[in-house]
Amino acid sequence: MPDIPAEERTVTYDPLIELMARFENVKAANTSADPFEGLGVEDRLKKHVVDGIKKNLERDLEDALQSYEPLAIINDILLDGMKTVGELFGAGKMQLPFVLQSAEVMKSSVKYLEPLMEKSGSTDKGSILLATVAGDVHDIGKNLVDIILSNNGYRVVNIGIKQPINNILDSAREHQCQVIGLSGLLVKSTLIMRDNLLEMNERGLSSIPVILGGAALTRGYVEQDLRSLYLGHVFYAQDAFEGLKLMGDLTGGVVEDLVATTVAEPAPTPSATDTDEFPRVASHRVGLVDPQLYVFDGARSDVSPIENPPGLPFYGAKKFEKFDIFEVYKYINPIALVRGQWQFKRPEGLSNPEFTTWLEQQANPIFERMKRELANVLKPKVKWGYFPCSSEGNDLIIFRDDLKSEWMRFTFPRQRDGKRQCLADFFLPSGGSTLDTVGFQIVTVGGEVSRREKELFADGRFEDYLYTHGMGVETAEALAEYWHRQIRLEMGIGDQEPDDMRLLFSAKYHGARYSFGYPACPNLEDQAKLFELLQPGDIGIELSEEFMLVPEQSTSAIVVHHPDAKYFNIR
Ligand code: B1M
Repeated sequence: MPDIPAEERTVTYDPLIELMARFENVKAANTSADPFEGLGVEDRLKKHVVDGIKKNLERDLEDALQSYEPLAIINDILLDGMKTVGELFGAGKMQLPFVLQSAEVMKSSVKYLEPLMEKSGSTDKGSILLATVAGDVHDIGKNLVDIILSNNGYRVVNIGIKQPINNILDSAREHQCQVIGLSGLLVKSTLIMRDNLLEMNERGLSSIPVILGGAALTRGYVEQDLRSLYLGHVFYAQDAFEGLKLMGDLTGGVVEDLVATTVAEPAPTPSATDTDEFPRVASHRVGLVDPQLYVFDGARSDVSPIENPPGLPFYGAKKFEKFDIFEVYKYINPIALVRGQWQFKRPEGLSNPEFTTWLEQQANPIFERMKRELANVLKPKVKWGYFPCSSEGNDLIIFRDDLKSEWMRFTFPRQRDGKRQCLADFFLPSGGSTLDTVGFQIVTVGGEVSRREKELFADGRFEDYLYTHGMGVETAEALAEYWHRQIRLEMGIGDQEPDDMRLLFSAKYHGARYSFGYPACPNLEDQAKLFELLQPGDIGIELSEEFMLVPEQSTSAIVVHHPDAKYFNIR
């Protein structure tokens, strides 16, 4: 430093410049170091994949093409990178969104190299037909499996959702797939999967190994029940990476006899496409919940209905569409979004508080970006209403506006033992002088978000696909939470509103809402009755033949005002 008099130094000293100078050094140190510097082309490509970096990818692929055939670049270098990604994920050292970044790099690389490959060159390590089973609309789980498998060198034929067994088998045969992968989230889908396996037995196609996945399945159900009835091999995959491992075992000859026959060479039976020639498998469907649980044998729970229940805020249904989306966002449960949907997990060695800080740094910027990007994509709409009602045994009876004529009744299951809870018990019994009040709600964030998801998936923008799907799902949930609160206020039961959102997310308020399809009211068919009451066609919600709500990101509920109403299971 030049010799400057003290007074001048005071004048010229500028703390901002000083601070910037300090950070300049830091910045220089961080950005000038090229992480690819000094690496050979193989390691550079591997680094692109493992770190999910697309910048200069084409330059490095061009470099590699000087020494390698395109097929060798894919099989020997890039897939090696994906293997590392799988190992890091398996060891809990890499988060799902970053795995998807790697898959994006892989997909871009293959897209770049493919036109340069000889037609005969095949990158397949094996092939799988993927489908979500008949009646089930859930796409995301199967699509994650698709991303992971296809970017690890497998040929994936993904034929989409709601696929009947005929389509599955025809497509598997047409595309000569070695393995069939079925996905499904509904309880009913587990039974459809069972029927599909029985059908494959009947058709003499049990030489095809089958992988099953989806939330309603359990390992025990697949590996004991289903395995005992399928004549071939059936496996359970808890997540996409278990699916990847199974594909490796199956096609790598670990279970050699499984790959000997492909769907192209079925066992000698009549043509698999001509379904009429096949005896249909007798339906083994049983009620999802034991029918006995619906029979009222006189033994109620000890819940006493409220003697002076809230009156009807109005009779019938209304709609509301003028939402400030940023108000709705406030009701998003961050845990469900970040840990449930985006699947960020606690990195090894981090304590819980450290993980919270880590999440804030990692996930908050994404959350803020997604909120902005989807502000005009998510279109919240709600229909809700109130109806006079009374209970009879396990039934809830809804009355017309004359307050006398029965309109419809819901029948709910009752716990076999323990508290013997049943939803009907929360309402005043028939025959008294007063009718009770029940609320219903149905909410949607519209279909635009699903269209956006499809585009992102098709464009290979897998990370944003995951983020967008998660936002759609959790905004639908948030809207349900938000509107349930409005209903509590409207019914005059807002006396236990929590200040803290975390308490709201654990339903620490007066009353509860139950969605059809969940344990206390498991009949998805009851959605049809809710539709009759609320008529949500005017907010764009329809009911599919399988009692699914369209658009997908929609959810419905029966709203119970009783202070003892909490979630319960039926066994
Ligand atoms: Co709802 N929902 N939901 N829901 N929802 C389920 C599916 C449910 C199981 C919850 C429960 O009861 N515990 C239940 C169905 C039960 C039944 O069948 N009776 C249910 C219900 C009832 C409903 C409604 C009917 C409620 C209502 O409104 N009355 C309603 C229906 C909506 C409609 O009709 N459109 C509804 C609504 C909603 C939301 C909109 C709020 C939201 C989004 C739904 C959606 O995505 N379309 C939602 C959510 C978020 C869930 C849960 C909580 C989570 C689903 C999810 O996003 N998982 C779900 C309960 C649960 O799964 N625990 C539930 C994340 C996704 C990445 O995982 O698809 O399982 P997943 O895939 C994983 C693995 O399973 C595996 O790998 C994937 C990646 O790791 N995997 C495979 C999957 N397939 C595989 C195939 C393989 C290998 C691995 O090889 C072939």
